[in-house]
Amino acid sequence: MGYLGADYTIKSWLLTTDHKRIGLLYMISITVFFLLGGAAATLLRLELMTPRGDVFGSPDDYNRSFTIHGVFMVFFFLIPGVPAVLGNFLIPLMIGARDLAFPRLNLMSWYIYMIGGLFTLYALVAGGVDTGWTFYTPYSTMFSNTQVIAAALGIFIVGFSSILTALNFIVTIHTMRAPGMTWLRLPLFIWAHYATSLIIVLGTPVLAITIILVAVERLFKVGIFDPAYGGDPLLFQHLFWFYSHPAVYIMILPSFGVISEIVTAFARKKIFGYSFMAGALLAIAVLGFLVWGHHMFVSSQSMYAGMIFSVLSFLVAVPSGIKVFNWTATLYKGSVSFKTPMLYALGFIGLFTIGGLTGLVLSTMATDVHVHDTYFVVAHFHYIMVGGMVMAYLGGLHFWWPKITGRMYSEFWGALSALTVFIGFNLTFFPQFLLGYIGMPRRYYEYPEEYQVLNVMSSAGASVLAVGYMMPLIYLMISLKVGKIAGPNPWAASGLEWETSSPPPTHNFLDTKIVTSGPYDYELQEFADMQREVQEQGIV
Ligand code: HEM
Ligand SMILES: [Cu+2]
Repeated sequence: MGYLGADYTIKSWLLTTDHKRIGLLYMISITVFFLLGGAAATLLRLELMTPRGDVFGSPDDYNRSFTIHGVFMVFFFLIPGVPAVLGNFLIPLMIGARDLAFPRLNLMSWYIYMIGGLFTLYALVAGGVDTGWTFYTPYSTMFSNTQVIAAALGIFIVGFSSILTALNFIVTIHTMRAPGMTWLRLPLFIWAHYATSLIIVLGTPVLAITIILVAVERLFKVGIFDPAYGGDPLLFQHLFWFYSHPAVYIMILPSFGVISEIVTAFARKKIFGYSFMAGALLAIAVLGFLVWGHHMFVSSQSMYAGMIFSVLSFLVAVPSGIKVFNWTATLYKGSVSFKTPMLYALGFIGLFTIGGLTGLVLSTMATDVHVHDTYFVVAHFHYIMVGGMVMAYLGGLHFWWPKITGRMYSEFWGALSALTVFIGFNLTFFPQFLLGYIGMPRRYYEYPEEYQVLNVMSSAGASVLAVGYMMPLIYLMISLKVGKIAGPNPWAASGLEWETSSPPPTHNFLDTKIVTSGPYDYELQEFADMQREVQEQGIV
């Protein structure tokens, strides 16, 4: 019997230690935060349709809205997204384990996430926060009279959920692999989560300490960041970005894992350059810690420091480039099928590339001075985070949906949603590159008239994007009732997760898996046979 049918009571869900059920608890929670963050974004785009401030009562309300948008999206959706949902569900399955190493700790992590979320929601209803998700001092510690402490406490708490989940993943990957599952036979999805977990464990405590310092300065007026009290405001930016630059890799590395799985499965080819792909993930994890100063080129940081941060930032482009080249090389001469997960993955590769290349524009000091704090930056990070992480999350959700639920979704609606999201996304965010380039600063709620055309395009795109995101919400739910029965392996894909029933039984496998070869052996005859079989059964 599958894990879904093991027990139907609410209590059995709220007290579950099954990593698959916990993954689903996270799926529901991050979706709620995504919708709340999306509602705030809708208000922002409505305001920006006209040069005058007309939707929000005051600029302060606009500030509150982009702050809550950023806080919900970054800390409650992007960072936990792929690892807490797909990682939780798949890591034990992929390495042939019965669960994570610490199942109860896993459940506790979800509760910690929810408590952090409640504090942040409280900050929202008790008047909001207006500092931006970056909480720059001394504004956040001395001047803002909004709910800084409640929001910061929520973020502090949710950080522990990340840390505990990451520790759980690291220990699981080290100690619970099936016999024969050597390090170089691990699926890249596992490598990606391993690299991400290292960043989380090393970086998140720095954020926690920074938040404590902000609280101490705000509550007790101790001079840490405020020069008026003998503090140093740049210290805050250093501490903040020391975590928050690595955090962008926390958001994107798990997605790299998802894309690697999808690309091989739908190109029916071994991944090109497996060891380089795994090595690139680790290299990004390490280099990601050395580049935080590229957020501070215009902060009065020394020019020589800036030059070093600039060069180091270029270095990160090398492993990132390796990933894109190797996905492309995997597609080359593959027998590619354009199912929904693959459409999302292709979208990811293109959009991530644009996001990455514009990152180089920003890490070049001379050009950054021109576009810093403009819409160019907003466009850049949305290409990485929405074009990257959200596309990969949706691609992965479709790819493993049959495994998670035992049902197939409608391929027609799937493809249509992928297309709508891709078009809506580009219409929303490409004009913002142009807006930034011609000088529109971010975080302003009024603007000169010459910026209006591009802003209207962006807002129009946002409504297309919203439709694209709502579609999966509907047809995936419908598939639970009417979807075709998927069977264990509807994509004829390689990997241990496909060797058990869908949905998997509570302890994942009925027998002990023994691994005798590396991942992605798609050139073997058995995979061709498997594919013919699922096609004959008409499942996909
Ligand atoms: C889908 C996932 C999304 C994520 C993860 C995300 C993330 C972010 C982040 C981190 C910020 C920075 C907040 C700040 O400036 O302090 C931001 C700003 C913003 N985002 Fe998004 N965003 C998403 C979707 C959207 C959508 C769909 C829209 C448009 C409808 C949008 C419009 C904006 C706007 C207008 C800003 C504020 C720019 C400014 O005034 O500085 N975002 N977003
Ligand atoms: Cu950065």
